[in-house]
Amino acid sequence: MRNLSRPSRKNSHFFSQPLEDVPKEFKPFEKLVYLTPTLEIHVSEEYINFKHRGQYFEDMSGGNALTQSASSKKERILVHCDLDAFFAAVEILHHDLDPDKPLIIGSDPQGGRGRGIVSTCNYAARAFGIRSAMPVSEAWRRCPGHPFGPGHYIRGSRGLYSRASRQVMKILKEPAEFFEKASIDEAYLDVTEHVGGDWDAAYALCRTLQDSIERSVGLTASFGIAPTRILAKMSSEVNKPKGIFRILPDEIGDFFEGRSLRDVPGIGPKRATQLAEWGFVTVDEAYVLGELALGRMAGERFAAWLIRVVDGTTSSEVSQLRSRKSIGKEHTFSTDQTDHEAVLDVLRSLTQRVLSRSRDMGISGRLAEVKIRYTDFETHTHGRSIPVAMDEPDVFLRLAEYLFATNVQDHRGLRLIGFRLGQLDMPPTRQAMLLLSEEE
Ligand code: DCP
Ligand code: MG
Repeated sequence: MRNLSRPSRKNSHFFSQPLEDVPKEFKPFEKLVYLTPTLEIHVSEEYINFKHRGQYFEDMSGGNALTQSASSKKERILVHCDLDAFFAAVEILHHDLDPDKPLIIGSDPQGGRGRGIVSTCNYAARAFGIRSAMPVSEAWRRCPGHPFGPGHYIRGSRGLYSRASRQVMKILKEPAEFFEKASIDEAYLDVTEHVGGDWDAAYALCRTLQDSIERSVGLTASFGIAPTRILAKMSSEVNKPKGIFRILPDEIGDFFEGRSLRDVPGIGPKRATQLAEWGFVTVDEAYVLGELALGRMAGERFAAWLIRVVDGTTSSEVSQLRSRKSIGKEHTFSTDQTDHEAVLDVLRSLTQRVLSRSRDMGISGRLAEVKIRYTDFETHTHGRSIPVAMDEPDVFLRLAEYLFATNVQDHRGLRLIGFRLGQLDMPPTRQAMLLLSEEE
């Protein structure tokens, strides 16, 4: 790993004001480990933040103060919606393809020699055993494309998916007191008040939403209804495609009876294999061990979490902040840039745009991050945090300028510059504003 210590020369000419003007409390650096979105780990002298992947891991650690205060609300009715074979369904709609013919979205199969992976496929292709994230060569082996077999392989077009996603999210947002787009094709809704605490009404609402998405967007969706996030997510899988499944608070135990540990989001293949080696394959088998015995085998934190999942006491908080760890914008130069002053101008404009977006969403942040990618694709992320969350553009402009100036390596061409606002925070009273703001 490269040493990311600061270059000795200070590019102080980049500053409109001297750094000394930055209030004192912004100066202490925080030592953390930073994991970039591309999963390269950079350890730098002054900064650093660890970004967890996967919300259920976060649940295991108890979450932050905001999570705790919101999840202490009494019994909620949550809905998780997940679109069926999303990318494939959008392509079928757009190109008017036959839904009964296997369609595979992913990298070029190159007649079976392609080295990429399958992004997703329709249910006709799943009948051949093709799955998301499978090597495309393996998919070809199971279901070859023209002229050797019925498989239709396409690369897919992102723009189409975002547009369809936006249309769906608009429909889902309508009845939700709290709404959270969790990925391009899934969302959590807290509908407790909307249905007056009535689980039957929640079921009827999901049917209405399902019909409305199919009628106006042409896509099918599956719904899960349950008292916690993780249970709602698991429920939406149960009757896929175009299914609805509900777990009432007193049915959670039955739901886990005989259910594989591997089906629980947050339990990966490694953990499942470890537990299987001890003879535990289903959730109920692990649960009856109790926290102490299970903890001795699999770790206390994991045991406590799994018990809470089955007891239905994990998070029921629905908030855009949970899915959104940061707000960022990047710019890739069409030709590599050696003029660092010009790059800094772009960085300033990106920072302004990020901050105006965060203000629109009623979100503030504690962490400023600048991403620099050099001509040879070497990528560094430099960050600095402030003691309290703010949404003041000037503060972050100063930090962005400082981070760029002190870290950019002289005489190297740049191909990308980015700014990101992290360690987000949102006063609970501002949550309502989020419902009004459009997601990206
Ligand atoms: N996706 C991807 N790469 C992956 C997994 C998913 O590009 N490894 C994309 C393609 C999917 C979309 O994200 O269409 C949603 O992911 P899902 O896991 O919800 O998968 P699908 O919607 O395709 O299928 P399902 O009907 O099982 O939800
Ligand atoms: Mg899906």
